[in-house]
Amino acid sequence: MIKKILIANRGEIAMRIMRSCREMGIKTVAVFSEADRTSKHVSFADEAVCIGPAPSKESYLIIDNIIEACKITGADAIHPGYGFLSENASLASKCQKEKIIFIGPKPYAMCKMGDKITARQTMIAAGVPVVPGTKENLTTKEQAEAAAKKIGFPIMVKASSGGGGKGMRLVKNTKELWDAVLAAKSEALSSFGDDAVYMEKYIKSPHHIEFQILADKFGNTIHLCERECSVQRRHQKIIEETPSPLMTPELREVMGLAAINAAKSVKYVGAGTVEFLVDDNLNYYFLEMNTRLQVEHPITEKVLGIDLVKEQINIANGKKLPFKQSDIVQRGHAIECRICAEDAYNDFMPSPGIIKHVSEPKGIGVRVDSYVYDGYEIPIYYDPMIAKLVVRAASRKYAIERMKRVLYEYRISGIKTNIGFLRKIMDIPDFVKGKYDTHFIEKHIDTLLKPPRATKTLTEDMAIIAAYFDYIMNLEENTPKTSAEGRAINRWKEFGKRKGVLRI
Ligand code: MV4
Repeated sequence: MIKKILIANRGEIAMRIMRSCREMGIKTVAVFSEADRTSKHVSFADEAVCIGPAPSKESYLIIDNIIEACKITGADAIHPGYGFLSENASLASKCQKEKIIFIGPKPYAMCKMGDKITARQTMIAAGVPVVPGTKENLTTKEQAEAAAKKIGFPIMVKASSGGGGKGMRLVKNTKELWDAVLAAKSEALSSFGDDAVYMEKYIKSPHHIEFQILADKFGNTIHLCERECSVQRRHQKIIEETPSPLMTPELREVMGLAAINAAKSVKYVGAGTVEFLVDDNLNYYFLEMNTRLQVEHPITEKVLGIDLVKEQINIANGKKLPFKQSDIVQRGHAIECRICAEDAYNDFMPSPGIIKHVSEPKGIGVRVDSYVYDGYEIPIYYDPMIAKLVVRAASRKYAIERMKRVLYEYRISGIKTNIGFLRKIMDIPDFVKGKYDTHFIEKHIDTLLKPPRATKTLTEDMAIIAAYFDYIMNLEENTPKTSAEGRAINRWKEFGKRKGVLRI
């Protein structure tokens, strides 16, 4: 039985994993880079080990340092979280050699799914629908042109080692084809050290829908329903929800079975996610499988009442799944917004710096997975996501209302965040109606980026006074957030009307 887990990650996900460990009576080990000494995941753990300098390539991505940290602390298992080494088959192999339990699938499944050409071949053999396209690496112009002619333009050229949009090219005709293949190859080689590319028919306005999978070591594999992840910007998810607005019980059943077959075809063990593209006619196609816990896993937890990290640990301990497919019933609707330290009005540039004050929303149906605190300096080296804001309510309509409430309740000062941007999304009629696909953000970007009010040029004195008033108003006691009727109110107007003592 696992007694001590080293979490090979940082930030909110490290803390998320430690919380489940603590409930299970398992000791936790944090690892941290020199830039993360003051990160909350470090003080939150039972023990912590520094594993190198600030850049991830010199710390969080060094397998030997992670293994060494296990040996120093006597950790018997590693949970990799998401990102970093989470889908690295070499870490999983190294763990096997060192008799450390890797909380995730076997290296075999990671390798099969990590290579997209192999994954496509495996899915075709398993009868899982894939996007019409090629089964092999493209090597000659003639081969590429013949394949494209058969598939029909427009087509997508994708890197076999890719994912997340890197090394991907949209091609409209034969004239552009070979240059696109060469460009994709060169990008793939420099990004992944592998220039294999394949071709798929272009799906015009797809939905990104993924299925959560759990599989134990006894061959029991179930799906935990879908997550709709079509609200993305440059392949970064912004909002996820479950159930998907376009899902039907019938489609869920067939896609869920396809996801289970995808997992079984690589002897998958643990928690995983099967991604699909779904077109307007509800045709679905396997895209890729993520062999890790995902950022957006809490929405699944919220509607099912299941702790996915606990299930991962139990599976790693050789326990049988405690539920069968028919036990999996979603209750209500959950939405997640990713809270990022970024400036939407400056091309979404990361906005690192010191958090002056943070006040997180609370109350019924709310979950905030976060790791920041007053005075914390967000490092420039890592992902700008500082929290995940998750709500659950009885219906989609109520979940949106709740998300609007918590987005107005959230206070972060000192840095720029995307909270204002997220609030605006909640008011876009297409979002409210659930009528959106992967082009949603680009379609509405002008509305979303319209400045909230006319920008005036500030003198330095004006800026100092404004900052001072902003500070006073952000103190909890001086900040009326809603009117008696529950409407959001103009704080400046309220402030001006106010008589009596202000607490400073
Ligand atoms: C596609 C596609 C249309 N047709 N493949 C983008 C990331 C990578 N994981 C797969 N992606 C896409 N593949 C075919 N054959 C459109 C996308 C795509 C996309 C997919 C999911 C979520 C957001 C997206 C945004 C743009 C393009």
